Amino acid sequence: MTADAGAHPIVAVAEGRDQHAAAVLRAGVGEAPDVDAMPAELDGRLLSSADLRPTDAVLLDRDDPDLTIEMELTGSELDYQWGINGRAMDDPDPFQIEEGQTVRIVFRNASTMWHPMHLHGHTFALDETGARKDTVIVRPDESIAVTFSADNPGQWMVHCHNTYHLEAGMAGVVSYVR
Ligand SMILES: [Cu+2]
Repeated sequence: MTADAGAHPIVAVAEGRDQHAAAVLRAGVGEAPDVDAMPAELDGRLLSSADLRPTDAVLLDRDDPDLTIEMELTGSELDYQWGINGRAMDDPDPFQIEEGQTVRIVFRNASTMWHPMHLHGHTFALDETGARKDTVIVRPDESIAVTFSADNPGQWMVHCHNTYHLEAGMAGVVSYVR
């Protein structure tokens, strides 16, 4: 970016709670903005993934997957042990897939916290709209199904993108076995 001369607010708004962090980018002289200054852009309508549609080039047929993997997001903020299907990241048993399969993952959040679930090595289509993403927020008590094409052989992590949940166990491995 190129900053115009002046002092500009930089604001990060927390999702799901009424808090924000702010800093000032100073490029030459100018009055510092108010500590509560909010850039006008943050007043707009929030884009949600329900608004997104895939282009034809990335449209994925998700009617008839070869394999469905259930991933229950488990754990609690009380003992701070997080996992997928009750297993932590160091569990040696991966989720097995094969090259060429169309694979559906159903994330079901059985906890009381938000989990932005991320799969490495692929983008997936949200089953609801077909929009392609590599991370999807799964709210408490919510189930979200996503589908991807197994076209990138390897050992790929699937994990919560809140690093403090990842480090406390909410991660697994999607493993190509063929
Ligand atoms: Cu999480």
